[in-house]
Amino acid sequence: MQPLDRAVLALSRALGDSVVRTDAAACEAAAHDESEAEWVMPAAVVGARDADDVATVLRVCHDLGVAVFPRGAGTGRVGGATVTAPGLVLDTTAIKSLDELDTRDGLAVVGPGMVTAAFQSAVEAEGMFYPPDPQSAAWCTLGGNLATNAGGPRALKYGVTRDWVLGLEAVLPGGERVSTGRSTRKGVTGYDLPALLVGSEGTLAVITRATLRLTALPTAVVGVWARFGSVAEAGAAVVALSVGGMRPRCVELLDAVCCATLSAQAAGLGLEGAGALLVMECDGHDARAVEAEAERVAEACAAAGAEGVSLARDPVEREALWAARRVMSRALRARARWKLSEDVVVPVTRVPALLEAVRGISAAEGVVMPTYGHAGDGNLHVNLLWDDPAAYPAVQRAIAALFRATLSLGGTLSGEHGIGVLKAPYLPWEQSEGLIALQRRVKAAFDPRGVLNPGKVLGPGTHSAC
Ligand code: LAC
Ligand code: ZN
Repeated sequence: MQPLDRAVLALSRALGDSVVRTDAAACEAAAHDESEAEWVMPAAVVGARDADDVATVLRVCHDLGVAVFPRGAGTGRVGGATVTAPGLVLDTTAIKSLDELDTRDGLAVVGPGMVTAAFQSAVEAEGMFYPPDPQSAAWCTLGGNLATNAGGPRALKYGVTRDWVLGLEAVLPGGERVSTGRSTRKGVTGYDLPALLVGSEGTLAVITRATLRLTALPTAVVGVWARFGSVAEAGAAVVALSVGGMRPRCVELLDAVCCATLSAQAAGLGLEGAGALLVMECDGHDARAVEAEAERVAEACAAAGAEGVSLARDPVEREALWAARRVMSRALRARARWKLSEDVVVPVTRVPALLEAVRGISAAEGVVMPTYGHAGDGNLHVNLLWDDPAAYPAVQRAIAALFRATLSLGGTLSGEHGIGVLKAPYLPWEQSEGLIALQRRVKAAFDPRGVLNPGKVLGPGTHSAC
């Protein structure tokens, strides 16, 4: 019997057939994420119920040299959770209990399977705030957010997932359980292993519990929506805001195609026909101070050439806009047969240069490249849409040109979606051979047989057994 079959048999015996599913429907649903990354069918999907189940899977797979692909809700954009070689899927979505919500010390202890929006609601019901807001919050899990170090609009003021992690319990390949980090606000004992595990895209360990930091829920929020005639003017305004010392909690940019997509979803907000839009929000605990900050932001946008600026004080109106914004990625996806979504980042002063590069690349390659995203952070989602398979070489050239432009502007290839499989070939464009070799040694220290999420981030060559 092959090692993979032996692993499925051993796990079925240990955990039961209801936990270890081998039916085609379950296997196919767990084989891929929301990207175009190619996938193969896993031999089984193990729906772990707790850390013990995770440890059993990681021990068996390590002992038999079988590849195991951990996953949350599979909303990733780069194939990080995609099954790329024969093996098993380890599904953590059932480990979703909220074990502790401490409003006095400002922390929560939660399983990786909890859906991010459900966690945010539970926290906000207690007057507390967990700011990371990946736009897939309604579907994605905290485990996936931790694996990718997810960001979102509010990262501009509040930082990304990693900034809210105090401690992590995790299981290593081989089944060893480790408890990293702490429950205190500060702490520098030993290496910062939670920081390493967050963003490691499921290649080092499987997180089974997280201790997350919370803060007080802001009581005042005011939106500022600014229309511009062109994306170039909106990009210049982003720089003006940043250089002018404005720190709203988000500065989201949408180009003309994205504005049209947004207003199709949010009719009635008067956003039709915009050449570009900046969506900003100011928040805090002092309503007058927040109002004054929003007015300063609005004035800065007007001074930067906005055609129209409005303040959005009504939470229902703001939510209507965000509801449309949150489905932007999926709405763009529906505009073409294929879509790739990049998440490059440049220093914020180079946002106009990046937007100009995108315009040039799109024109040169004839690929539609709608662009939106977290411009205040310099992080833009450049999408590539195409319907004709013959356009694929042009899409590939456009991506290469985008990455070259990003790096030449002092940027980085991924701000929030990760490297996964789709960007792994480009890692050497940004990082030196020595740095990649060092990361391979880190990987080997956690996963000596290379069975955990092989082929991701560092590219092929980390797993030889299958
Ligand atoms: C967004 C996701 C795609 O910002 O990161 O919409
Ligand atoms: Zn994003």
